[in-house]
Amino acid sequence: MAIRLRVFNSFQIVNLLTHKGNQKCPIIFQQRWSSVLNASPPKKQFGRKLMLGLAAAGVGVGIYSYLSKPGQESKYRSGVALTEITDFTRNDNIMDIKPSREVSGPATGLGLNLTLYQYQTCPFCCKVRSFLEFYGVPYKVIEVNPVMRQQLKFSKYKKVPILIAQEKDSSKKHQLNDSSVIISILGSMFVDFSSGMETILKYYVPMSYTNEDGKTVEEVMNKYFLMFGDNYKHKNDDYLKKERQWRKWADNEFVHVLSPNIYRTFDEALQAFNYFSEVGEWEKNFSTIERLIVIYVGATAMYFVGKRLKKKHALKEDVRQSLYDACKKWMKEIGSKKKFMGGELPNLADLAVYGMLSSIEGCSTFQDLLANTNISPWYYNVKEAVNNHYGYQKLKI
Ligand SMILES: N[C@@H](CCC(=O)N[C@@H](CS)C(=O)NCC(=O)O)C(=O)O
Repeated sequence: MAIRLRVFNSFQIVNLLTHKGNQKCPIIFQQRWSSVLNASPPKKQFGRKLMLGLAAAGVGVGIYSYLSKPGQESKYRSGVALTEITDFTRNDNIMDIKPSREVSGPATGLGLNLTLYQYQTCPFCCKVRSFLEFYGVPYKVIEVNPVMRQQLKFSKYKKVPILIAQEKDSSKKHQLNDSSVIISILGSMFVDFSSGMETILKYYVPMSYTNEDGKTVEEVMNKYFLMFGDNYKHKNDDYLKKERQWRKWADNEFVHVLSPNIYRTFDEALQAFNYFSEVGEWEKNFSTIERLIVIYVGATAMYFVGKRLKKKHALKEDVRQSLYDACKKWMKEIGSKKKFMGGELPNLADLAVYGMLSSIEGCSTFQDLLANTNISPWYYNVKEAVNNHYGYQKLKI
């Protein structure tokens, strides 16, 4: 009997190798934080064995991923965008999980209670965080353990990001799946506050279809469209069309050049893991031997996974050229006259590309990219707009 292992994606392997049970979760890219998940912590010895086991599994999985054919994932892992309306009061599986951290913002007047289930390093999660922070919307973060994924027990959809949203004066919690679905639903609310979330959700219905691999997948077909209600202006048609096109480009093309680049050579993979170790405070969280195993095994596994992804997404021989090309294409679209694609302020396409790129900000690839393309001024302008919640002024609360 053939035994099939699950194919982990690159961000999962990084998370997998760096997650120490339910205890302190060293984060991988930018931020420092301590995970304080409510679930009872595993015993120390078990945690150690688990780490070493995972490290070994990482190589196995990496090699398996390299050798296996793409497109073998199950229904809920194949790019499905599924919007469920979940009434938590009737969901017996939901666990009372203490957030890993809380992010504040000026848009408290929205009265939205948001909880983001995420991996800190996932580019789709970085994209949602950039969107929320640009608008200054406060939210809580629950870091998902990529191995056990016990935090997602309540959900049929097993990818991150998932956003649980609750409106003021409502006992109902809505589960929004898929980064672009999340952004379009909240984005629609921000242009027309008269419709509540429940009304807007009715426009984002998942549809089942058979994709080119013959698999049944579910997707919200209009996930790049905002619902403008009475605020729709026909003169915006071309602008909105472009914004949608580039949001789609970020999800379907841009994201695929990132991993093969940060793991392009073994040295680069090692640099990336050393950087993760530094920002994730692995020295505090792991013994020296564990930390070294995670760094070296992780870098090796990801080096091979990167090669597989290069082939899968038909990147250039030197994947760096594909990254430069993608960024040049994006900068060409913005042109020399505009600060952002959105004009004076970033739009959803700016936030999507920025958010994804921010996931590799500490890697040597990112410095190389700044040195070899003209993306730097745009990138840091968006960063300033996100960190200072410039979108808040657009919300007429
Ligand atoms: N289309 C989804 C993609 C999300 C996605 O692929 N997330 C990855 C992490 S980077 C994940 O959760 N994978 C888990 C799995 O496949 O089991 C989105 O935009 O949110």
